[in-house]
Amino acid sequence: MTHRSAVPKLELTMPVLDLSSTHEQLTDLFRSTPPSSKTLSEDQVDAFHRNGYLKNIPILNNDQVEILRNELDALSAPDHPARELWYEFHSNESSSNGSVLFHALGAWRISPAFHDALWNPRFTIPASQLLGGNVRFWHDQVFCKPPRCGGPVAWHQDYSYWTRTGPMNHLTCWIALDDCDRENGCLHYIRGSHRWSLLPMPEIAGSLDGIRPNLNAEQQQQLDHPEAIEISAGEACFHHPLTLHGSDKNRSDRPRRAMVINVVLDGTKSLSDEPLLKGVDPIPHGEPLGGRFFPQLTAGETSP
Ligand SMILES: O=C(O)CCC(=O)C(=O)O
Repeated sequence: MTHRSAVPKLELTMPVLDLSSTHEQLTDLFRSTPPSSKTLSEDQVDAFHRNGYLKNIPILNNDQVEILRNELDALSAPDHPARELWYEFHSNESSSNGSVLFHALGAWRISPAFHDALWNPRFTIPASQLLGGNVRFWHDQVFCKPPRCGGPVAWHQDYSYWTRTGPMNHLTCWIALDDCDRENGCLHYIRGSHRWSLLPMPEIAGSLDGIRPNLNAEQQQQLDHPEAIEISAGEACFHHPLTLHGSDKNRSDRPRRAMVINVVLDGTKSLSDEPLLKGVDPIPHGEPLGGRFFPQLTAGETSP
């Protein structure tokens, strides 16, 4: 009988790459067919300022959607090797019984496709038109509602979560990774609500209607007449930071996945001495957002 000494187990660990140190596209995914320098018409820009949102803007082609969906699948695994790079990761943030809402911030640091999507000219050019200047990255998000049990996102104004930055020159781009309709929990907007004052911050994945007691009678009436944003995979909507929006459960047999890019007009400042996002070096109160985690996404003069 031969005697074998115990063989030490070899643990193979790949270094985790943090893509936030690269402020340009890493792949050719979004380089083809660059659009002209202005992609929105004057009428579209006017409609955004009048209504507080703009819908059905083509941003991604089918191949780009497919690649983002595949990367999202891999990223959403709770044991993904780069999980510590997420600013926030909730495999189920929903507080509704039996519902599931996957919500996470920071995919751009982990996935080349989510990273490069920030520099997609089909996003940056309209964003710059709507903000009226150079676009600076704030953070990204993914919101996924699985078939049949996807949970709601409560009515809210984005800026109620962002008062640690200002002045309020923020813009959200919500990009559909699936065809979205009322059945699978599409986004809804309240037209003109960007002219309301700032409301309290509700629990984002709580009851859809949680904000209602904070609204006056007229606002409550408007809440009963939202616009459902039915949208195809690859299309986006843009909204103002005070536009009230939310989405209901996914009652369909289809998933409802979305990526969100949140940006600010260059020159927007930190209003806190605390880190603006988990694990990020603080930007002193009064200093403009910038540096490794808040890159400028459009070329041009940086405002002072
Ligand atoms: O995806 C959703 O249903 C909600 C998204 C959202 O609230 C946001 O982009 O601010």
